[in-house]
Amino acid sequence: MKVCVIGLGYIGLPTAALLANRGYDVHGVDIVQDVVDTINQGKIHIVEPDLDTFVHAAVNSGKLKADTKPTKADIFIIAVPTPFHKSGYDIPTPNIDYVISATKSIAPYVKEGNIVILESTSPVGTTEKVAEVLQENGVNTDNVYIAHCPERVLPGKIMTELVENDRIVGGINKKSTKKTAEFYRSFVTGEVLETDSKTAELCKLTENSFRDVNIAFANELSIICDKYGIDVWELRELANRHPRVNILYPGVGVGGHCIAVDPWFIVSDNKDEAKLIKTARVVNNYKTEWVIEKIKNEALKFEMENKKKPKIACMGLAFKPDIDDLRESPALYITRRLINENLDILPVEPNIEKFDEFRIIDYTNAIHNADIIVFLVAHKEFKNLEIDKNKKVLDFCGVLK
Ligand code: SAJ
Repeated sequence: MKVCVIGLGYIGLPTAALLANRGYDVHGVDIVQDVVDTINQGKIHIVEPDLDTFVHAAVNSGKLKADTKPTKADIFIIAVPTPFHKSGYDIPTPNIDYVISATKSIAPYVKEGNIVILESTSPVGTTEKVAEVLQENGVNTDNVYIAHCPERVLPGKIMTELVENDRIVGGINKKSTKKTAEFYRSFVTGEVLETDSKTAELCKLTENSFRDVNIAFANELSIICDKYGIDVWELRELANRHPRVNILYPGVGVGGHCIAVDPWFIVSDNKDEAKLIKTARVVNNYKTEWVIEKIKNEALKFEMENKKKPKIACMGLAFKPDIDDLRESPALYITRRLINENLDILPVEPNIEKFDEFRIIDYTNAIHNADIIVFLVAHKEFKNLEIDKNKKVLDFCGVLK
């Protein structure tokens, strides 16, 4: 069986490499020539544990080839980004342009009996739109199986979660659901659950919105606790000892390309109904601003007391612990903002060696030289650090607890 995967990013490339290692003939497509060249050399352009081994083996065996153009296949998987339009309005709206152009690009190759799968996280109705675009581009879709199977993998654990997670498959009709589910059952050890395309689309958006709302609850609590002088980490632990309470971790805001984006796909289409989901986005974004204000106030206090500007160590730049991914990272945003305000910042990120924008400082040096130490990301390196008692420490991610 031949599979054509459109989009060789964080989801498409691991999926292509996994399928190739499972014996499928995989034709991977990306519009960026550099990405195609890198993969054809058996190398990778993104950081993800074990992905290099999978890609190397897949390319060496001849089962994975990358190209800038699609080709004939039995199964087409669309795994392209679905960002939102940064329109400057109150509510960002989803941008499915990449899905539409990927669909147009495969249309000349899609034939009767083929399966077309949309894996990109998408607003409700997108899978039906894919079918429409195929029809508009000359495909008779009567006997083409079209379905949504949202990706659900956690960056940092993609290669295991691709296989082990349960999957939701929703077709535009029953035969599409059945046929697509059969394909996933050939390489997924988790359960493959069948539904319709709209439910599958909203299910993915719901999962990430659920997490966003729960993180917002934790973030709001952390601000309330700060006002009372209560330790939010102790409070969280005590409250979580109730059998039906499970509060997530407060932090410096929500980063990455998923949880901070997907809730808007629900809100933009349900402006009057999605009040809580929208508020969660606002609360999580506000938490980042609140952190910046806290740091600036502490710097001002230091300057007034010591008649000199403090050196401030910003501990962690990645969007979450123990990864090197800076995409939509609130920690990086905070560090940039502080640098732009002419504060004396020592940026630390143990998972990154070099960064174009500024020099990254080794964490032991930073702790030694800083007057104020700000923990932004709970990287494992920061746990159990010995810190001089005279230094001011702001721990926004609970890494010292
Ligand atoms: N965060 C907190 N407190 C927490 C948990 C997370 O502040 O208690 C922050 C993190 O620091 C990070 C952000 O939230 O900035 C998102 O991190 P994450 O680990 O919750 O999720 P992602 O974005 O890496 O991956 C999510 C996953 N979705 C869910 O867990 C419901 C993943 O399964 C999805 O496949 C992925 O989004 C996606 O691609 O949609």
